Amino acid sequence: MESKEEVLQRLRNAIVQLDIDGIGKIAQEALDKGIPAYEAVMEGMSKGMEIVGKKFEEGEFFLSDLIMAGETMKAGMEVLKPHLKAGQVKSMGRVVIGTVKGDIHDIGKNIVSTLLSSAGFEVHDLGVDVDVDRFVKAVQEVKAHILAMSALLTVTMPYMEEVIEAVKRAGIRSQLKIIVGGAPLSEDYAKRIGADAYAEDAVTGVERCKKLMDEVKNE
Ligand code: B1M
Repeated sequence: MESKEEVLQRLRNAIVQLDIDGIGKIAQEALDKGIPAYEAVMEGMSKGMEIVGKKFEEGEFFLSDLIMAGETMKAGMEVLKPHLKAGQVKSMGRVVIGTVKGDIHDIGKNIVSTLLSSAGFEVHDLGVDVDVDRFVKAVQEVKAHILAMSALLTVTMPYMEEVIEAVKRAGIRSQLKIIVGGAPLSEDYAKRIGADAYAEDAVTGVERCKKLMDEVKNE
């Protein structure tokens, strides 16, 4: 019988081989085998994405391959996403989330968004390429407790600081917690731009948001 590791390896391969038609079936097989959806995402598909990124850097893959890899991951997520949700009812807090201006990477941000919803947060997802005005307006409109920003490019991560400055200018910084994440970021960078928290992955992101809500309640 096929081992758990072998199924995860097939998920990785499906991403690298851009198998958009086959990945859904493999994702379902992972679930049937009792592999938790989050593990299938992180240890299976996301690891495949890392390989895709390396192949792109080395010139073996082109932009069209990156696009296909993104679509393949989304096809796998269609099957896994419902199983990431725990369906809690109580609202843990309101979060506005988005990928910053100039950046259209949304796979990681969508995972964070899904896990936050399943942990009971009320999530307002603004999508990708979100500018300062949309972030500030949304935070004010929904009276968000947390602003969550994602960036995958070294050229777009400085935009997070612009958003934080705009939040200060709007006079709402003290009422708001800010968390940032995305592959090129670090704890140190988050501190430097004045964010309250950084998370390297989606699960840590949810933990940090829960901690930020504790701080909100104690203030
Ligand atoms: Co792009 N791309 N891409 N790309 N792409 C990267 C990021 C890159 C590292 C590839 C490489 O060269 N090795 C490189 C960036 C280099 C850099 O700046 N350092 C790159 C480049 C250069 C580009 C273009 C400029 C290419 C070009 O046009 N020449 C272009 C830019 C477009 C733009 O945004 N303006 C581009 C385009 C694309 C596609 C559109 C084709 C596609 C995205 C599809 C989509 O998102 N819908 C794409 C893809 C697929 C990738 C790679 C291969 C995979 C990204 C991904 O989805 N990973 C990527 C290589 C890599 O990352 N190794 C690459 C899986 C995902 C689950 O992980 O997004 O890291 P990740 O999210 C994680 C954590 O980071 C964290 O949690 C998530 C889950 O654990 N996290 C948070 C993320 N946000 C968070 C927020 C939080 C907390 C945690 O709190 C708020």
